[in-house]
Amino acid sequence: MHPSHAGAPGNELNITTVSVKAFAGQRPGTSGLRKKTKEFMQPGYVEAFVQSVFNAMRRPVSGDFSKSTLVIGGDGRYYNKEAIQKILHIAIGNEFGRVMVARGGILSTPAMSAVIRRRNAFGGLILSASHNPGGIDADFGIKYNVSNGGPAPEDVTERIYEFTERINHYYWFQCDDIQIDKIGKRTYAATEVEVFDPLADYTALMTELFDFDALRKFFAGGFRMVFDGMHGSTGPVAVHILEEQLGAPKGTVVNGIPLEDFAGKHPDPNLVYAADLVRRMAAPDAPDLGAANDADGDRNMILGRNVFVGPGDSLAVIAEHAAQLIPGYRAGLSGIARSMPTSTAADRVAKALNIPIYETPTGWKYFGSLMDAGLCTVCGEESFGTGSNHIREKDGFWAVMCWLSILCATRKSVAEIMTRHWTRFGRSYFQRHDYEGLNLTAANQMNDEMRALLPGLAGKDFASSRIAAADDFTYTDPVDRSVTPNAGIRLLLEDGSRVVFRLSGTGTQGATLRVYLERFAPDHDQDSFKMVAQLATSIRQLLRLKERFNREDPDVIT
Ligand code: VG1
Ligand code: CO
Repeated sequence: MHPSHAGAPGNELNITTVSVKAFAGQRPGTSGLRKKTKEFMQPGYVEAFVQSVFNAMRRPVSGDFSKSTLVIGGDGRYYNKEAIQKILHIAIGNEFGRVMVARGGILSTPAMSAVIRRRNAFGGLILSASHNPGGIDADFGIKYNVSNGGPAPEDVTERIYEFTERINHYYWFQCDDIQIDKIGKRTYAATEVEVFDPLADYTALMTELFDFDALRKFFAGGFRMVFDGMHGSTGPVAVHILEEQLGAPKGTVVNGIPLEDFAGKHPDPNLVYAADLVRRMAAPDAPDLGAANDADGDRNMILGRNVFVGPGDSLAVIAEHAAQLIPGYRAGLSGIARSMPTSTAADRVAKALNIPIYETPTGWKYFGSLMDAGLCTVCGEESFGTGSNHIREKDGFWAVMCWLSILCATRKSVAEIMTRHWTRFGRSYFQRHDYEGLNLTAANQMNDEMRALLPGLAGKDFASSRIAAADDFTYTDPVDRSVTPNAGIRLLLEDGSRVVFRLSGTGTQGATLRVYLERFAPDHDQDSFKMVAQLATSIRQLLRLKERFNREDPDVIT
C-alpha cells in the first residue's frame, strides 16, 4: 500500500511500488552506512537503505511527510550524482512536501547541518565516505541527519537497521533525471524540489560568528595562508569565503575543485595524506597558516610554519581563546566536550575556565544531545574533528576560521600560540596508531579476551609506570540517560598516562584497530614519538599483536 494518495495533485500516478530484497549488513556505523562503492552500486541497494531511512522516520510525522523538508547533498565523490537521482525519485515517491538538493549535488557535512537548522528541515541525507578515498573501487557512504542538524542518534540508526532487515519494497517516482545544476524550483507529484546554492546558508552563518571586517584587514595587511580543499566539498566554500569575501590572494585555496576521485588520493587531512601541504608549510617561504579539510568538510588539520597543531591541542586552544577573541562566543562557553580517546588537553582549559568537561564515546552523534541541552559550546575529537554549537556536526572550515581569528586578534604566530598554551597548561603528548585490514573475527576475539582480563590489570607494570585502573568505557548521556557500552578499553596509568584502544566503526574492509596513546608532561619540548614509544610497545605486547595478526608496526600514525 502506498502511504497516501489523498488529495495529491497531478502526476502522482507516476509513483510506483517497486519490490526489493533486503541486503545484509546495512547497519550504520560511527558515521552512517559506509561500504565499498560497488556494494552501493548493486541494483536496489541504495533504494533499500533510503526507503528504510524513510520508513524509520515516518513515525515522528505520523506517516505523513507532506509538511517535511528533506535536504540532499554529498561530497562529490564517484556515484554521488547517481545516488542523488535515486534519492530524489524515492523522496518524491514518499511524498515529501519539499526536497532541497544542493546545486551540483555538492554539499559539505557542516553545510548540510547549517541548512537543516536554518530551513527547519526534517532531516538530510549526505552522500559521503568522509576522508576515505573515492572511486568505483574505493568507498561510498550515506549518512542520515535529523532535524537538529546532527547525525542520527543511535536509537534512530538502530531503527533504520531494523527496517533494512525486513524491507521488501520502495516507492519510486518515475520520470527522467531531475536537473540539479541550476538553482530553481519545480514540482513533481506532491513534492516541490528546490535546487539551492550550497554556499549561502553556511556563509551567512560564518559572518554571524566571525569578524569578517577584521579578517579582511588582516589579509590586506599581508597575512598569508594556504587552504587545501583536497578536491572535496569545502573547496568552493573556501574560495568563496577566503578569496572572494576576505580578499585572500587568488591561489590561497589549493585543490579547491571537487573531483570524483579526489585526484586519486585519500581526502584525509593529516600528516600522512596531506603531505604536500606539510611540505609547503616547512618551506622557507611558507605562509603563516596552513589548513586542510577532508572530502565532506567536517575534518580539519591546522599547521603553522613548521608546526603541526594536534587535534586535541587545537580544541584546547580554540576553547582557551574563543570567548575573548571570537565574536560568536563573547558570551562565554557553557562547557567543553571531547570524545573519550581525545587527549585531555581540553580538560585543563575547562578547569581554568571553570566550566564542565564531558567525555563521550567516539562519533559526533554523542555531542548533539549535550549541545541541544546547552551543556557544551565547543567539542572535538582526536580524529581531526572540531566544532561548536553553531551546528551539530564537526566543522573543518569553522576550525580554520577560529585559528584565523586567533592569529588575527593576537598577531602571534601559530608556534607562539602553541608555546604560550603549553607553558600555561602543560602538554599532552598524543599519538594514534591504526592497524588496518585485520581479521575481523580475530580482532573481536582479542577485544573479548581483553575485556575478561580487565579486572586483574590494576597494579600490573606497564611502560615505565603501573596500571592504576582499566575499564571498558560505558557512557551514560547526562540528558536522556541513554547508555552506550563498549565504547573503548582504557588503561589509566599511575603517572597520568593513558592508553585506549577500540575497533573502528567506519572501516569498509576487515577490522581496524585504533590505539590511542597519551602522556602528559609540564614541559613542551620533547619529541612526541619518544614520549609515547614505551606506551606503544607495552600495548602491542599486552594485545599480542604479533601473534594474533603478525603485525609489528601500525599502518598509519597520526
Ligand atoms: C572515525 C573517528 C571518529 C569520527 C568518525 C567519523 O571513527 O575515529 O572520531 O567521528 O571516524 O568521522 P572510527 O569508528 O573509524 O574510529 V568522518 O570525518 O568519517 O564523518
Ligand atoms: Co568527514
